[in-house]
Amino acid sequence: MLKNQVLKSPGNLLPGCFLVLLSCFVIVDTCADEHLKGHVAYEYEIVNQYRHDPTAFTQGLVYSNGRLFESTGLWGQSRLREVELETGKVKNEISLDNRLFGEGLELYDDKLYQLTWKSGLLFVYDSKTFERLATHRLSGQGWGLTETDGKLVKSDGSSRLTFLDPATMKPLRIIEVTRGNESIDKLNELEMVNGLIYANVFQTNQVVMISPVTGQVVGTLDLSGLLKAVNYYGKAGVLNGIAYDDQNDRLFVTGKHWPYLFEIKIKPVN
Ligand SMILES: [Ca+2]
Repeated sequence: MLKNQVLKSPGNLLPGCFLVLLSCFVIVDTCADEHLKGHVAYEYEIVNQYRHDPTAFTQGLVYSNGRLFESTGLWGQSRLREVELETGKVKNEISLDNRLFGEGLELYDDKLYQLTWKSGLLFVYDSKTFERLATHRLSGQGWGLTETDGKLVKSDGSSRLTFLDPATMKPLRIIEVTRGNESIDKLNELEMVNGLIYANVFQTNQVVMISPVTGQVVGTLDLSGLLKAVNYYGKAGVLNGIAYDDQNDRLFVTGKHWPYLFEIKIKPVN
């Protein structure tokens, strides 16, 4: 309709080549809209803000049954922690070997699963004692980790998510994550929220909401301005921590070296 209107009305006054160019833009735009049908843009409001250790280079965040766990990165500073939500106080902590860089974290069946970045190692711990129960070798890089339907889901910095058997760590299937026709690269920290995989896109303030069946992005949450909203203008890294309290429907987010962890509510943009 818009395309026809553009072609009909000012057509006599425009040079032919400009007309062709203009109609191409309109067609591309129409196609993009068509492919993004069903996609919803979300915005947030801050419900609560809690202290977060600003020395923590957050790589993975998990909340379950009143317990908050965090995996941190950097060489020589990588940790596995249990943190008190309300105060940010570290309740339990172990350090990784200096040659390992901590990455994504998930709690499944009372065990914590922690990825490492480039070493191809995944560690399994008792969630209460942090005793290491198993070490698995994985192919590719380790970035984010979550769980759905008894399968672990791993990101590796690409646009792919790999579903793994938690007992053997064998890959079961891989999905390609797309929004419309566009592959979404650099998928990082993951979290399962109400049947969708939330993934933070590295070095952006975007969280994409992915169908675990098709890999299609059905929603995008823009988390820009979280720290500014609480008048924090100090040094902080990128957004990189998502945890969901499914019992109380609370969504928590933080970032690398952020001084705060936020509980947010999200809603579609009007
Ligand atoms: Ca998470």
